[in-house]
Amino acid sequence: KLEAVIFDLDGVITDTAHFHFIAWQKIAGEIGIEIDEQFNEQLKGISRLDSLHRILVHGGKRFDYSTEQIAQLAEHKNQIYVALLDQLSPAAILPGISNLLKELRQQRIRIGLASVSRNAPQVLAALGLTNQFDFCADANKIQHSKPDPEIFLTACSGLEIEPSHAIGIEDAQAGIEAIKASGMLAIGVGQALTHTDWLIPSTQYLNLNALQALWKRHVA
Ligand code: G16
Ligand code: MG
Repeated sequence: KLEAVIFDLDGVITDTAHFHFIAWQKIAGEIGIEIDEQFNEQLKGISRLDSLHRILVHGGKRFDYSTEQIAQLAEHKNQIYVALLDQLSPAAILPGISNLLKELRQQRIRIGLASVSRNAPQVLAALGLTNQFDFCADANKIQHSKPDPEIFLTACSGLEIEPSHAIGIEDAQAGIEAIKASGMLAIGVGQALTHTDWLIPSTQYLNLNALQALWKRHVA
């Protein structure tokens, strides 16, 4: 029986990826590294410091900065990102999500969040969704970024369910790998994702009937 659905935040509940991109582009530009939207795909679902590391490698500046300078760059990026979050409101919830949350609540299927963003509580608050989640995995307590399953496993134990009784929803390849490694069914939102159990181009196709049908195809 389907007992829980665990959501990624950025790219599934709302599209903050563009805000992350604007902030990283500014930081990268200041140290002479150019990044575009295509490169930004690699940063989806990746932690702040891992993202900065990838940007430095991309720019050939892997060894140019001290640990302290790296921490400062990451902090500066976060200030820019947090300022952009002022633009978020419930209108930024992606299509189908509010309805699915309501249906899950009605059927007493537990709802979890598995975001590696340290700003996740603030994003949920801006969207007016704080009280919709039974458990949010705390990104500050996670040792390993996606594709490691740690964040999804933490969400499962917080919800007190087995991963084999849950569906995860992700927009990033690293996130899909994390869901599959945790033993859950994976729904991918996007175009070029692999290893999903169901791939949809938009969150608008998410609803409880569709999730139950997926569950029957793969589990029952
Ligand atoms: C999100 C984004 C990533 C971002 C990460 C950390 O992950 O997809 O691009 O680097 O959070 O965010 P912060 O700097 O706010 O801690 P997710 O797991 O919600 O897709
Ligand atoms: Mg995401």
